[in-house]
This record gives sequence, structure tokens and C-alpha cells, in this order.
Amino acid sequence: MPDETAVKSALRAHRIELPSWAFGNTGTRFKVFAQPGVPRTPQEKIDDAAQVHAFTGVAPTVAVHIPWDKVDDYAALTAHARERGVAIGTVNANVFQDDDYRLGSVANPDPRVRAKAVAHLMECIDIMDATGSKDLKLWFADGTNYPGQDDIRGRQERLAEALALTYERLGPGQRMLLEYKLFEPSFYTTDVPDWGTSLVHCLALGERAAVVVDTGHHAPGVNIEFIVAMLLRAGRLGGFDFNSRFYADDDLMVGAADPFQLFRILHEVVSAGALDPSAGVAFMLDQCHNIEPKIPAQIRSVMNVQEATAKALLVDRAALAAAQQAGDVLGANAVFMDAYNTDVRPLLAELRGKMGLDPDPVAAYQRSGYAEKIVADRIGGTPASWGS
Ligand code: RM4
Ligand code: MN
Repeated sequence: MPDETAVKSALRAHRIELPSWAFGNTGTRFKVFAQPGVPRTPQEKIDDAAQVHAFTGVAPTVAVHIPWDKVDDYAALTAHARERGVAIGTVNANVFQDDDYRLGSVANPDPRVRAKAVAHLMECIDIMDATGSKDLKLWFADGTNYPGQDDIRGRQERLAEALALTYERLGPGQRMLLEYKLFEPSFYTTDVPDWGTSLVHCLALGERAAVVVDTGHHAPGVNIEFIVAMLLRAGRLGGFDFNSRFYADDDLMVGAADPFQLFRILHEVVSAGALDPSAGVAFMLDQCHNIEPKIPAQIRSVMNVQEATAKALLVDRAALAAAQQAGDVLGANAVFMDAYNTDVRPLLAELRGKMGLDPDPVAAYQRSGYAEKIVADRIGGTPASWGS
């Protein structure tokens, strides 16, 4: 069996990044449900993210989304985060919410629109320089709705050109993470629809370009852990956007819909020795809490990732390898399932105690009074919402 001290120290070193947009109001295209106490500024989103870190101890960075988190002074925003005990993480570009992007951004047939999109990507790297962020995360809504609408290969050429210009602008130690998504908002073609397309572009760009796997961005039934294994083998798994889904890009809490899938994914990560922050895989959440309170939902999500990770760390790899080598199909599967079926909650509670945290982060947050305080304090202003 794996050594429990090693399991605990791996869990203690594991880092999970929070998305600033998870703290604002969200909904579906049918309705955004406003919640009281929601942040009105990027600073207040950071304050809320800092609560998640305070109670879990493993979520010290918060990803920003530009222009949703645009501020005049990024050095001041960075200092604000530091004062709250967190740091600004990945910078997410947004080239999907401007009227100019009706036919796409970096793959738009109009060179003026492409130049505008690339200028935004450059601006995001300027922001990274100011915040000390390491990763630029790109997700493009680009695609077409109707056969014949645009030239599929032509769009790939334009995309490649924009990515190359952006990649060249990266500073030392900075990376470009290219996310893919099967469909939506485009319904016929999407310009970066899958990991293969993303990987082809990353390989052409260079070593500092890597693929992001958003767990909600695949067709139903796709074996995501296989993709993860392939990207790890190629050295191009830049990170995850964790969330869960029943149907499409549902953005529900990670581990809610299919905790076994999350375990299988993390098993591949652990097997490849890629859990440690030094391996360069970013473990990010990308979720929306449309009907549930946001801060405890983020705490719960962090805990769900930790539980799946703990189970993955508990796989008896020596026994698994022996069974695999011996062709013992049932034995190998039993080793795998033993780890998954272990109740890791006591182990994590004990670890939290050792880290000076409450063993039950959700209950501790509920008792803290923070939820009531933000409802009382955050009166007036415009609550952060999808698109602001
Ligand atoms: C996209 C994608 C990106 C996220 C936006 C909000 O579907 O998942 O990662 O930045 O949504
Ligand atoms: Mn995502």
C-alpha cells in the first residue's frame, strides 16, 4: 500500500486555482439569478476567493478574466490579493463578447477584427507582466453555424497566425494554454473543437504552448482520462478546467456528476508523476454556481478534487502493475476499485487539522459569519455578472 505520509504530503502540496467568475452572478441564457452579497468589483471577487483558500489551505491563486476583471492598476490588484493571502493566477482572454466577433475573433474573415482580437491577447500578456501571472489561457468561441459559411482551412490559417503572434510576445517563464470545446456558441464547425486540434497548434508554436482540458467540453461518453494520458505523454498537458456535466457544458461543481471519472482522470495524473506543481499542470476550476451559494460551492469543489486526488494517490501501484503484468484482469480492476472505494474523508480531515485548518471547511465557513457580512456590506453598486 502507498505510504500514508507520502499521500498526505502530496495532498498538502497540491494546488487548485479558483476562477474569479465563479463568485459573480451567473445563470443560463434563460435567466441569471441574482444572489445577495455578490462581489461588485474584481477586488471583492478576490476577497471571496481568499475565503475559499482560508478554509481549504490549497487554493492560493485566483484566475482572472479580462475584461470582466479589468482594473486601472494591476499592481494594486496584485497587492490587494497579496494582502488577502492569495495571488492572481491565470489570465483568461475574452474575445467572444463584442459585436465585432459575430463571425469570430482570431479566425474572423475580416483582418481588422483579427487585429483587434490579437491586440486584446497582447493586452492580456501586458496584464500578466504586471500581476506576475505565468499562464495565458485562450478559449475561442470561433466557428461557423452553416456549411459553406466560411473556409475551414482558411480559418485554421488565420488562427495559427494569431496564435504565433501572441506566442512570440510571451515573456520568459510565461506559457500559452489553449483550451478546446466541441461546440457552442458555434454549432456547425468550431475552430478549436478538440484536443487534437489544440495539440497540433501547440506543437507548431513551441514548448511553452500546452493544451487545457475543460472536463465539460467533450461529447458525451468521451474517455477524458485517455486524452489526459496522451497529453501527459506528449508533455503538453497545460492544465485542467474542472467542472462536471450531465449533458453538455453544464459547468456544475466538479465531482458532482461523475466522481469516478474525476478519480480516473487524477489516476492518470498521479501515475505520470504530474500532480506536483513543478510538473506544470494547472488544476483550475471553471464553474458557475447558478442556484447554490458561491463561496461554499467553491469550497465543496476544492474538497471534491482533493477527495478524488487522495483516492488516486491511494492506488496500490505496485500491486496494480503486478496484476497488469500477469494479465490478471479482475485483480488489476480490483486494485483500482479498492482505492476508489476508500473513504478518504478521515484522512483529509486529519491533514487539515495538521495544517491548522478546521477539518470541515464548509461548516467552518458557515460559522464564520462571512456570508452574512457580505450581504450586509455589499449594498449598492453593480453585482458582478456574466459579461461584467
Ligand atoms: C468557456 C471556457 C473558458 C471560460 C469561459 C467563461 O466556455 O470554458 O475557460 O473562460 O467559458
Ligand atoms: Mn473552461
